[in-house]
Amino acid sequence: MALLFKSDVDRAEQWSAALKRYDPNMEVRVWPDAGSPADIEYALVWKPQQGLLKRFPNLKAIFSLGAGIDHLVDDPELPPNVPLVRMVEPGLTAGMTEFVVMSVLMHHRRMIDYLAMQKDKMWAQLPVPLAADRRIGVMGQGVLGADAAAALAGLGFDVAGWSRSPRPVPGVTGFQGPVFWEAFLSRTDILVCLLPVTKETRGILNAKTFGLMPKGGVVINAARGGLMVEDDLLSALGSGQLSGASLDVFSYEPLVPEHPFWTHPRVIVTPHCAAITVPESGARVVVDNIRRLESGQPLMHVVDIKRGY
Ligand code: NDP
Ligand code: OXD
Repeated sequence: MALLFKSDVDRAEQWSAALKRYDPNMEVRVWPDAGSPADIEYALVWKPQQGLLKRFPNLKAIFSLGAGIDHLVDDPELPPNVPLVRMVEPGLTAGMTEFVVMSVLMHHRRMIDYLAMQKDKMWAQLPVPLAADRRIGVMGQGVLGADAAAALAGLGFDVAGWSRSPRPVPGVTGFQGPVFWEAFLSRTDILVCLLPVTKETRGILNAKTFGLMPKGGVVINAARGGLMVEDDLLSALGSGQLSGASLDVFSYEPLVPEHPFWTHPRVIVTPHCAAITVPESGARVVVDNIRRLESGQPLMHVVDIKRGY
């Protein structure tokens, strides 16, 4: 059995070593050294070029190296009958929760203001509400959204989550579907987006959404750039409807040097690093899942391609 590894980030050695630690018999072939296409039964990939995966006639499953699978379903030649599995692993989840907690605290504790004041050597204490009086809204209550929401609730914030179906998270008020969208936004001071980008969610962070939030709100997008209408965010920041944003993902990556986000005084930019799959814990999940399939059990974390996540 051979597994094809393909990533645009050079972590092939770490991944091969981690996969072999859990399955010493696994043969890992790193693209472009795939050998005979007929040997490849599994693919573990991040942003493979369009049409690559259809070259392997005996593929049994495609594993995404990330939680998101938009980089795969955008391929019109993706083999239609091969299960697509997204990455769910504890290292990735912990990384995202750290990022979200850090970002919320940066805005809650007014760090953008303090960093600007430091430049001017200005000494002043700014008022900050109690966490219990700061309302956080987390869009997406899946693996990542639920964990981040629970951690924020643990810090004492007033947290709500928004999802399609009921996803009870202790300490978090649940809102479901379009019917409760406005109610969710109207009680949200800091909006955290952890939705997948799909036909339904593309562009959901737009002028109308920002306008439904209380004035002076904050947006944190750690999911996908395609969820946000970037010009609408700039306008909302310009008008004061929003007072800040933390952006880890962009409609075009890497963010071009002339993009206004880089120098905007109310925007914190990070280079799509909110959460990165950890080879050690990720490899274990992939090997366990292959063992499940080989022993006739159903695969875990299979994507519903029609639904888009
Ligand atoms: P999950 O599939 O576990 O969760 C997705 C959540 O979004 C679910 O709660 C789902 O609702 C909800 N959702 C989907 N569509 C809608 C909709 N139309 N209306 C309301 N809710 C909706 O995904 P993960 O939590 O694992 O990951 C989320 C995203 O985070 C990934 O798709 C990826 O794009 C991004 N990501 C970004 C990273 C980064 O470094 N910046 C790193 C890792 C992931 P329901 O529960 O009802 O199904
Ligand atoms: C992911 C990502 O989807 O890193 O895991 O963006």
